Amino acid sequence: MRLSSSTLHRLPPHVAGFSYDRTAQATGIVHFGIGAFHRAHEAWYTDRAMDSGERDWAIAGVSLRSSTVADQLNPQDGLYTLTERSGGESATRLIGSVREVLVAGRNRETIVARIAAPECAIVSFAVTEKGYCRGLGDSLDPSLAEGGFYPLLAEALARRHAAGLPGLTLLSCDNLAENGRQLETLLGEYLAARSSALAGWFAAECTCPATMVDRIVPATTPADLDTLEQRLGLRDEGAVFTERFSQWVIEHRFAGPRPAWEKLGAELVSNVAPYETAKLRMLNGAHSALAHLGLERGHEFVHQAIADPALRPLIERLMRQEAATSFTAAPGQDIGAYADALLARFADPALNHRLIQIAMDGSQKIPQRWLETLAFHQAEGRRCPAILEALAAWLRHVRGEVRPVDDPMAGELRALWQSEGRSGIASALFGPQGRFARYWQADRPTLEELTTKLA
Ligand code: CS2
Repeated sequence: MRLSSSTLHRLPPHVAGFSYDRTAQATGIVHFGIGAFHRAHEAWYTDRAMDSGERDWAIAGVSLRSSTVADQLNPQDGLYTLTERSGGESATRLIGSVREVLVAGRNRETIVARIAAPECAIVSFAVTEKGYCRGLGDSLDPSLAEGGFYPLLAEALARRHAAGLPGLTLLSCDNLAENGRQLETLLGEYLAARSSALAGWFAAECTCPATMVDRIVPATTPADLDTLEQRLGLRDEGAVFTERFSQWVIEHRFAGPRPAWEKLGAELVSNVAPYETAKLRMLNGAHSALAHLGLERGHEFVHQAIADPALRPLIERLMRQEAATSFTAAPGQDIGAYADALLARFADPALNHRLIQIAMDGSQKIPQRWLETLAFHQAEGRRCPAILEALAAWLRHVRGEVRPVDDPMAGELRALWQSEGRSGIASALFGPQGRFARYWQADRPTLEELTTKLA
């Protein structure tokens, strides 16, 4: 039997749940990219915010491509469970904040209408790095943008503008450097190409706060769903499994109303940058290094790779000596303790976080995770041996000869490997004319060192 509004009274008492009236809540948030991460993060904060008395923050989730999540959640009236795992313990909570899941290909008008409705105040995004449709130089790639969230959002904003409704807060929850500013620039470019009046209204009435989002959410497996069904007595096709830890730091720059997420642990600050940079370069930077080096050494999960004595010192070096020293911490931000906590999170075997999940889309991840750190140190005349090891492993991976490469640039990278070969690939990507030279231009000794590592 499936979890839904009509079966939820059958849930066992150990499953915690909300007490607000779901049906009475207006849709205050439209969210693009309703994958497991959103369901374990913003939707979880919002559910608990409504449980603590906040009202009218139901979420309409949007999937841009696949109907998988719609098919999981809509038959369950948007209900799903979140299970926190830590050590041998697990605790499950029923989440009620998601009202519906809409699919861009078949619910276009409804999506636009939800965003254009007076009760909508926030549009949020967890569309992954590639979902922003950036081309070379981080500006919008117009050919990609048409298949992304841009046309839907532009139409909805035009309706709000025409109707004299207030602007919106557009909240990027993706692992990009300065995610708010990037969203603001990219959407600004998209709107300006259509209507300068709309672009002007957007700039004046909407805000795009920066955020640092953090929660490790391994992809749910069929075995996870089966075990959960045994525990719940109900089938939950939309279940998410995550760690106990969660962090959300948000720039305090909202255009209108918002849920009091800070009651549930979110931090509202005036400058997100030091938190975001620490997270991207230390957590995500180490994650990508573990993924590429760990897969090469035959590991499947993060906890196995971090326990490998040949990798652990390298990862610690990457975090503590290379990433942690590449930015100025905020007052009171304890970077050493942060690194300790990250290592403990990685080591938790309860999570079963697959390295291959992290290895995906490397071309979109390495600039903010590794290359900015390399650029910083190179400018000071310092080298980053740990990041270089990781970069070499990524280069070997994108050659495409060992395992499939899941990356929007996979074809281009493979073709470059074929035309440039081992001796030319590093400089084709990181040399003066390279695809990534905008983030980091390797000096000659570094290019040579990288090339040697590809043997
Ligand atoms: C990971 C992140 O898949 C990846 O690239 O590094 O999803 C990571 O688990 C989250 O950013 C943690 O907050």
